[in-house]
Amino acid sequence: MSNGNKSSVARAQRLEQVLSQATDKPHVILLGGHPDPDAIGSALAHRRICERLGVSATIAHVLPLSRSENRALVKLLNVPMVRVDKTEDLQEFGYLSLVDASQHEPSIQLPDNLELLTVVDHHRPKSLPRAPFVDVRHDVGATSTIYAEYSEQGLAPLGGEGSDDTAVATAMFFGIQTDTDDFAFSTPQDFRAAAYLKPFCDAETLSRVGRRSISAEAMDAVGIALRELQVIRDFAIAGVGRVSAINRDAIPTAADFILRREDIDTVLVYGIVEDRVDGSLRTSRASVDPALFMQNAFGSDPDGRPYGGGRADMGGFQIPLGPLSECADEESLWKLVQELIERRVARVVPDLEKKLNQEARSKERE
Ligand SMILES: [Mn+2]
Repeated sequence: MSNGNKSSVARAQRLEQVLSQATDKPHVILLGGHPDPDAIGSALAHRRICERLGVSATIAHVLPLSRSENRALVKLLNVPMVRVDKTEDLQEFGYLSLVDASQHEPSIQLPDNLELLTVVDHHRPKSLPRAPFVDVRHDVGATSTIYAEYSEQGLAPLGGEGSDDTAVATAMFFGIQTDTDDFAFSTPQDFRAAAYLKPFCDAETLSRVGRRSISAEAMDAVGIALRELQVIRDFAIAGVGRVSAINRDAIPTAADFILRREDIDTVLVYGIVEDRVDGSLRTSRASVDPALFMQNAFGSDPDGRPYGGGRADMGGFQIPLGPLSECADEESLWKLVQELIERRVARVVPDLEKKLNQEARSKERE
């Protein structure tokens, strides 16, 4: 073992020990949310380590793959994943591993006998999970970085004789790439991991998925957002109407695109997805705190849970429409939603309020 500091070698050895002592029951790697490249790459890496230790592990997810680039990644690399939606689907498994998350996906109830065995994540957890193996570090940009480090430290190293590690290396590399905003936020560890993985990657696949294909519906939504865009100084807001659940990412995709306009530094795009209003905020201005923006504009539900949240440069919100979602008149419903969202956002963007009031006055005069 070369180059590694003591603690990372020790972590790899500890993971090996924990996994190889749990061979009596099948393992499941349960992905949270809509699986992203980092989660997929980490899951493949985890599964590969299990395989080497004679442990059978299945990658499962509850929510569908939602971005077309992620669907392309899974298809091109032939990633073995099963979709689960109820407790019984997990009944056959004895051990649970979480990658890229410290809490299990909340939309599924876990069987009582499923034991949490390992947690590897790079997000700041609300509380540190309790499991035989926990490696949560927020000083790296991706969970795939941590798994690459285990491999480099000798736990199932890539490129062994007769092994084809192209799929796992390519997914992990793309995971680091996407989680660090194309390496803009990479730490030295992320670069080191990427350098370790790169020789095993399929450059053709990386280049294809890196083009970030956009679904037709998402591109239509971008078109609507551009047409409907209201610009108030350096803030912009646009509603895109109804978006199908599978293309929910049309909303953040449109927001990302509009933020590239040079005279705008904060943008909010929203639409109706299933029975809720769904929105994405993007900002490049340091003084805008997306979480605070969401809180001030949309507040909390009757149980005190905020409708939206965010991190440094992005945020999102979801407001259930309740019985309104049954409204058959799509046009009236959309008008209502627009009015609601604009009025709420005007609490945070006073100039929008002025604009809305001016519009209302000129309508009265008509
Ligand atoms: Mn991640």
